Amino acid sequence: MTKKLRFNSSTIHGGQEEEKGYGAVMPPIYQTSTYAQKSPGKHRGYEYGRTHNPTRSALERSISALENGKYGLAFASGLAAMDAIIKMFDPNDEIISVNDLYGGSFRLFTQIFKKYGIKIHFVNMQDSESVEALITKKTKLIWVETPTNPMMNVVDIKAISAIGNAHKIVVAVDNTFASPYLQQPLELGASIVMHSATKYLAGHSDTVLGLVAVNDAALFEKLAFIQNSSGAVPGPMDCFLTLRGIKTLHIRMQRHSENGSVIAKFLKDNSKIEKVYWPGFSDHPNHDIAKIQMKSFGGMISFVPKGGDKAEAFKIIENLKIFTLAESLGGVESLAGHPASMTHASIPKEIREKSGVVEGLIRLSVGIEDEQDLIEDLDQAINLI
Ligand code: P1T
Repeated sequence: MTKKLRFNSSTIHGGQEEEKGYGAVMPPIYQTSTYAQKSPGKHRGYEYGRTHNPTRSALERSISALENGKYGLAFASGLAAMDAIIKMFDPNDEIISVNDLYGGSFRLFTQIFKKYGIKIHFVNMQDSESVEALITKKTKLIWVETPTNPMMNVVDIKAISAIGNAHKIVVAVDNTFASPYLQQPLELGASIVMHSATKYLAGHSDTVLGLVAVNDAALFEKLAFIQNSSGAVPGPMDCFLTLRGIKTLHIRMQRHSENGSVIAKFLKDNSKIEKVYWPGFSDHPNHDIAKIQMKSFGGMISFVPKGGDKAEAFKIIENLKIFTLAESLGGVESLAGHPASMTHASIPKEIREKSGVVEGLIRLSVGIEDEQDLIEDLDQAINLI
């Protein structure tokens, strides 16, 4: 397909090629580890499954189309994608990262890469000047996550990318919470966009996978070298499932955002709820930038019940009937989680609480069920406290 497609067609056709064998409309699952060669080095573009796989190639083209990038790369998980990005750098290099981020990303920085001599500075990125103040000659990467997990802070990707580009520092954006439907970081000047495709992209809570898109050929070469050398690649079945999920990304995200908006407002108006974190509220500290940067505000919401301790939070999440108490997010079904003891347990309590991840905090991933059923479910559980 040569015509540049609009987003809602790109989810279905972006980067896809005609299947030459039998005209299969869906990309086949090439369940093979190796490929026949006529003579050593004489093959049809595929040699070995870690290096390339046609189902994976179809997915890699799809993410580059969705993010308006030139190149895509698939990894075995979101953290494997992040791991490959950080492996581009050397001991004594410095990274500036947003201070409120997924617990597993924090753990990868502090418990794996720190030990290899990479220095990480965590900073509140809502103020872009505080990022600039930390830049030294050794700074090689700025790591942005927006909206942040789970506090729903929004970072100005354009402002941070301008700072990074002025200093020739790579800016990578973890776009998991937004998905390319809500925002496209490469368009805003970032050098790398990364996803836990486990979430909205695959969308059905049945796959663990990571995706990356870039525009720069040299960056792509470096990442592809690490992808093949370190080998954290997804299998063809998971690539197929992610491709299938992506085909409905636009309609799912539209409904996630509609339901998210109704539920965020329901919680805000509820007298038993202390605080609701959702960037769609006009009094959210980053609402103005969210309005410019994002198409709508998504279906991720965090809140604290009045009283605000663990007992109230546990009572609510244990009594939900339609929301499932589980890790992860971005699937068609609604999930509820307790970040302090689940997704963010690997962050020390005093650091975690500074960014707002208190014992009373509940995180919702609002699914695409009927909004009234979701509201009634939350209402009955909240009324128990
Ligand atoms: O789980 P994995 O596919 O490796 O992705 C890691 C990851 C990276 N970035 C963000 C923003 C994430 O939210 C995640 C995974 N998060 C969860 C499992 C969770 O429940 O928050």
